[in-house]
Amino acid sequence: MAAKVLVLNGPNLNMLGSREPDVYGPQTLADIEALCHARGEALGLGVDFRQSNTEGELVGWIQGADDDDAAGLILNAGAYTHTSIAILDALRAAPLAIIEVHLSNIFQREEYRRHSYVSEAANGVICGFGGHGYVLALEALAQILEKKGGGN
Ligand code: CA2
Repeated sequence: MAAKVLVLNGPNLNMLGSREPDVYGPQTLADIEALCHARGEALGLGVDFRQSNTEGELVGWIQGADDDDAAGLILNAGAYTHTSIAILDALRAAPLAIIEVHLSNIFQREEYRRHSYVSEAANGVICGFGGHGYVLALEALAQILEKKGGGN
């Protein structure tokens, strides 16, 4: 059975493609989801792709990832990256390989975007590559899960 990867997206990422293409790229979230399904299939990973504007819903999905049989998590927590100890606590308790993704290079931006609570719980961080960052994250997870022996 293919290992399953949960791809979670935080607030406002549903608006991708409509504004700020210079910062976040031209792709919509649906475009990125399609990329993830295609690359996931090639890597033998099942992809469950979700977005929420609500912190509690993201926490609930992270808590439920194990019961959902996910072996890995790709997380773009949007602005909650820089504010949410609740998401960090949920990530710390999750028995998952975790890759943090950002479309933009958060280290080239405002000071308040340069700190991430998510990073502390992540195996690795990918930022600044637009939607392609999600593909890179899937490739990284595939390698981590292969080393672990396939995950769940
Ligand atoms: O670069 C990223 O992926 C971010 O996680 C995106 C978040 C931002 O708060 C983080 O600092 C970095 C925001 C996503 C908002 O996306 C929009 C897209 C189009 C129009 C408005 C917002």
